[in-house]
Amino acid sequence: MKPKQPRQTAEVIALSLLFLAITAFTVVGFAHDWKPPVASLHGEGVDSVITYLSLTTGTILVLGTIIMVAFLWRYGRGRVTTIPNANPMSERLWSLLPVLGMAAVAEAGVMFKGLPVWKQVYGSPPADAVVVELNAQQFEWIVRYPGKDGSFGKTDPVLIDQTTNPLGIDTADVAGRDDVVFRNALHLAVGRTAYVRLRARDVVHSFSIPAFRVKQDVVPGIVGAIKFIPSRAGRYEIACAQLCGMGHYRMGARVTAHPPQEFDTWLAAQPEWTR
Ligand SMILES: [Cu+2]
Repeated sequence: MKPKQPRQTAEVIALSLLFLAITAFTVVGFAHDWKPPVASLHGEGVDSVITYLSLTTGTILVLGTIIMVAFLWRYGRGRVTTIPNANPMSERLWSLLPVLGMAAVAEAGVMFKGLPVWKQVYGSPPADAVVVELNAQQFEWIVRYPGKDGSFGKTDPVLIDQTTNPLGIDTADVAGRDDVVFRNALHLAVGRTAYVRLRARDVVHSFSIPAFRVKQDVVPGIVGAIKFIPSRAGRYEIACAQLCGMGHYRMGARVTAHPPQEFDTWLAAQPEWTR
């Protein structure tokens, strides 16, 4: 065994350096704020969940790495091949404890930090909500407002015509005649709940507004919904956050958060889709 020692020492040092480098890289990478400034009311809650998880799992990562490196150093040089007085019970205990610890950290995060945010984002909208429908398809977002009557008209895939009727709205249904339809631009009001109905025509997409901390899969055959309250006026990026095909990269759009009165004026000025 003796002649092998220098090589094994080099291996232990190399492995230790690798673990430490990965840890340092991860910690430094998460230390700077990579998120755009929050522009929605529930966004602070999402950020606090991210901070909580980064700090707790980051601490576990650093401690775990230090312990692993110490064990490599102590037992990895061929000096100790069997541990004297090994105790299977204590081995089991030391395997179980970290699992329980990790589960407690994660569950506490979900229960105390995540659930209050979840309640803000899912559920039925208040009466004054801005209701809008987003239809995802390769590779664009088709936006529909319900018009003056406040209700969406029926749609039928058979009626779809990409230039004149991209949603296949059925003109036989009176509710659909005043719907407002356009592409790749969403308009909302600051301080009013936005209730976004989500539909997909072809594959799974994901509706994402990083500044609002909103991300929701859009699944064909299911009408999903998400709600949030814009808190700062401005224009923000909408992206598809699910790889949905060759043109996924260009499935972007813009959302404008208007001051409330400006939003009402804007919406009133939009033509009905049939005109
Ligand atoms: Cu997509």
